Amino acid sequence: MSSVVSEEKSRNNLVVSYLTIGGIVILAMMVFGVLMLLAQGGVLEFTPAAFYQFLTIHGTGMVGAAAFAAAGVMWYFLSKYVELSKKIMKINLVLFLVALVMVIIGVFSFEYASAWTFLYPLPAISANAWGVTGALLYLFGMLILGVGFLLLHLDMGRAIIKKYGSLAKGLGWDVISGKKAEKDAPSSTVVASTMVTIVNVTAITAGAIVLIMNIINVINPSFTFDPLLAKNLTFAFGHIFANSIIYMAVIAVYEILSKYTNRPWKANKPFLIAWTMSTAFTLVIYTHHMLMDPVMPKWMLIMGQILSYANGLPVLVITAYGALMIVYKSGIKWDMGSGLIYLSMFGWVVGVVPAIVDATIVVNHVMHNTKWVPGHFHMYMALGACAMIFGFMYYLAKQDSSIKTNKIDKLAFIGYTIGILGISGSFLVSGALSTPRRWATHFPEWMAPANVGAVAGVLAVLSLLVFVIHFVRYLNKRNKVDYKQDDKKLA
Ligand code: HEM
Ligand SMILES: [Cu+2]
Repeated sequence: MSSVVSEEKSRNNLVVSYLTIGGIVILAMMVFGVLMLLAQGGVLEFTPAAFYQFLTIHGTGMVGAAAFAAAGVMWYFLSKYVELSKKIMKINLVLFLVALVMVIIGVFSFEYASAWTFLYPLPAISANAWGVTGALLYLFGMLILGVGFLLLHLDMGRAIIKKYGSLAKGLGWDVISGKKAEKDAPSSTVVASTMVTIVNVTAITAGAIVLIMNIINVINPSFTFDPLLAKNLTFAFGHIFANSIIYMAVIAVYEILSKYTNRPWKANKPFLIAWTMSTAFTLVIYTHHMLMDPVMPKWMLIMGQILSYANGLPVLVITAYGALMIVYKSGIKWDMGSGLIYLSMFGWVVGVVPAIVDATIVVNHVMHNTKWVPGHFHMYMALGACAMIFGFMYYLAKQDSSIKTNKIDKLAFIGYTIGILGISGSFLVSGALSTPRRWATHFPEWMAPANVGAVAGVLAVLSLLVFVIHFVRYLNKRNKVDYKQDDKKLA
């Protein structure tokens, strides 16, 4: 018996490391976000080069760290259904840290600043803003990060296939087609993990190809390749990988709400169909990043536009509806964990609205290079995906130790909500004023929203600091006290 317990403890140790690292990196990256806003608002003075380094580290670090933490959430729950390799989870952790260090050195010591999209041929042609070393550190760093995630997803795919027969069955296609009864459907966690495995293996493969081509081009500039192909591969990678964060983190919504309410989150037919639709859409709609490239085949752009409306919607609707139903008359006790999880549903729903507006070609022509875009994705990344991750952190702490939350945690909950709404709102206002995104300097008439955003940003940073401190306090506690089996305290 005790070996079962220690096995579980060592699995949880890994998950805890993922969330600690993820939480701290997200916190640090937020500080760079505030610095950027203060620079754009004219309060602080940085050279434009420094601004673009901050932009690069912020975008890369946020997407990387949020994906990393979300992978921890997914792994924690998925390993209750299938047998995952601890070794691969450890390898991904080490590769992530190596990648992080390489990217940090590339950006800050060698001034690499292509933004996280590293759009070809920018890594090689920087007008001497950075050199070969910086570009190689960054590109290899990203490649290493990708390899880690690829291994993790392949292991998940392997485990799902072993248990359920195929990835199609992991998505519940045999239930959709009526071959299997609804009651035997795979759990919501397995369905979501299967989806993420499919889309992220595709994304990382595309990313690896374009990273390697960029690396060769940086080393030997006479090797060139088609920029349009490069852009397609880059956004197939970037769009899908960034999107997958919320599909990993949403597992926390399913599992935690079902635990708190003592009701199962059933993967019924509509649920399975929604996830299959989002799997397909997520794979093809990166083409909304190509709406400004008229040389793209028209049908692809039209498809990108139409399906972008539909992209996240099936899963979002089915999840939001499910979240309302499971809580309805359940007598749920609200605490930090369930509160953040509920907040995340709000952030996701609200964040998708401006995204849908932007996915319209007519609007996109006007808005796509404005701060409207960070406006919508900060809402569903910070208030949606990240709130799921932080909710999970509170949940895990409560499950796994005797730690209590206090008033400061509650204040931080409110602070985080207001902070992120403020940041996103100020971005949206900037966008409506036609402020371009990714510009180090702003005209005076663009500055006020940036400064409002910076104040809101400070609030968000302080609030997240409280969340992280709570988690670290829990770490201390759990290391001192004997490990307790979970499942005790929530009911
Ligand atoms: C305190 C919280 C945050 C602040 C103050 C902040 C601030 C900023 C700013 C000023 C920009 C550049 C906007 C421009 O184009 O002019 C930016 C971009 C970005 N942020 Fe944040 N951010 C915060 C949180 C987050 C979070 C939680 C995530 C994701 C998990 C995130 C992901 C990104 C990404 C992907 C970009 C795009 C980078 C690029 O254009 O290359 N941010 N953020
Ligand atoms: Cu996209």
